[in-house]
Amino acid sequence: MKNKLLFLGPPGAGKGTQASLFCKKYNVEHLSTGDLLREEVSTGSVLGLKASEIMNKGELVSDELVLSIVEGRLISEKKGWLLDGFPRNLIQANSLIHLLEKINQPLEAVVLIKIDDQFLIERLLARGRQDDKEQVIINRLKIYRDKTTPLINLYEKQGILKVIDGNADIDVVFSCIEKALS
Ligand code: B4P
Repeated sequence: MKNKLLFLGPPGAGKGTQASLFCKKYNVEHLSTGDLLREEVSTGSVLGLKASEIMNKGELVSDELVLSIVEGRLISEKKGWLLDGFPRNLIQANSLIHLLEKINQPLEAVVLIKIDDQFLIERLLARGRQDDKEQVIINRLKIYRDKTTPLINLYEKQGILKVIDGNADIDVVFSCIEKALS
């Protein structure tokens, strides 16, 4: 099973859900920038407070902050890893290329989870996290389209993109991911 991975997709596609299942089953380190940022917020640090304001508007937190969080974790990682929610724009994608070269651990596959807008708005409203409010979700989707979708092309050109249909039940989506990464 491949174990140097990146999961891409719009907010609500099921990245976090699928990444958790995969990492548990295959003993891979789950690096979710969303979760790591929420951890920082919960400490009440100055950085956390700043991040919280941005996240509650559905905007992207500064590249420097996200990069420093990911770099520390990847460098100390010995087993496989799965990046969930990172990179989210071309600057972060280029930084990741340099970082992976430095640690000599090439990315093996990128899983893109595709889903219809109608389902993801329903899912996120049902979850009800602090940033799961309709206007904020619409903003997160816009940012995904503007800033994150250019990465799809990048990974397609590298020949490592696996496209998965996320419009199905969680276990069905998971089986498709396992098949694509085996
Ligand atoms: P994230 O935490 O990454 O959140 P997300 O993209 O909204 O998706 P998430 O992974 O949580 O949801 P999932 O689809 O699994 O980002 C939050 C914020 O953090 C960003 O807006 C940004 O501000 C900041 N941030 C994070 N990374 C950053 C970066 N690199 N740079 C800058 N800023 C960054 O699941 C959603 C719901 O759907 C769940 O309730 C789940 O139970 C349900 N679900 C999943 N799969 C399902 C299925 N198949 N059927 C039915 N329901 C399903």
